[in-house]
Amino acid sequence: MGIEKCTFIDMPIINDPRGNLTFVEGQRHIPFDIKRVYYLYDVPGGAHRGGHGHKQLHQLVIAMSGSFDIVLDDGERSRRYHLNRSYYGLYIAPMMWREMDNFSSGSVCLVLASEPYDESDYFREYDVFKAATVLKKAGG
Ligand code: T46
Repeated sequence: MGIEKCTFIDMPIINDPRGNLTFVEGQRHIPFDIKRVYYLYDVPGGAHRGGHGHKQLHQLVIAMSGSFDIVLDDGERSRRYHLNRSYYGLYIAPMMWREMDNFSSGSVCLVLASEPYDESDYFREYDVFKAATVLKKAGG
């Protein structure tokens, strides 16, 4: 799975003078069923989050409020994405190392995930992640 699998996904917007509404359905707007929702908030200025990879997890990351950056790395290439709207999200495929920074004051990061929390799905060391991507590429 290369970094090109990770793309911005636009969600529907129901415009309404009372306020706009956006919705997301698993397997319709995003390529997985949603089994977990979590969010980051009260992130102090200058904080970094992430710094790990996931073996099987698919995610959609949305800036519900404010803005932040995500740097994805597939073991060979890396790319920085800026999120600043609640009507699109960044789809993150499995086997991507991610770092998050540049959080604006009051930002809220919502994550829709394909699996419940499972620490054994994490790569916490970049070297281990990198070795796994090489193995996967070789068909291991
Ligand atoms: C990612 C970014 C965007 C739980 O107990 N349950 C959960 O569902 C999650 C996500 C975390 N935790 C615990 C595990 C750790 O002790 O909360 C602590 C911090 O978790 P983590 O290191 O995963 O936090 P972040 O903010 O660095 O990363 C999280 C996601 O794990 C990750 O997949 O992409 O948000």
